[in-house]
Amino acid sequence: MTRQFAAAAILFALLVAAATADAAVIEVTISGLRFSPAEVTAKGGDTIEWTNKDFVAHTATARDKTTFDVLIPAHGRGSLVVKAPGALDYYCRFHPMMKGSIQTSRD
Ligand SMILES: [Cu+2]
Repeated sequence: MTRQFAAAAILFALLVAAATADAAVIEVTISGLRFSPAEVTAKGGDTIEWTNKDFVAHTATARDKTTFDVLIPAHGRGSLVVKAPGALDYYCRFHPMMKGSIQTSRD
């Protein structure tokens, strides 16, 4: 390995680490037809990951029905990368009384 190549490889590894260190994964558990926590705070680029502990499927569907619609299978997971700042209210299409929200800050 040449010295230049080694330096480039180390720099690349550092850049990848910096890019991924910023973004967080925010866990939401679904159990007993409830999102927990129902309200989460995220930054742009963060991932919301829902883990479904129920024996029925759920969705995380944006209240506006267009921004996102994530299917979360029974005993499965679903995820979403949040982008624009703002408040996103969501619910479950199968159980509309299930409600949650994602507050996304600018950075
Ligand atoms: Cu549901």
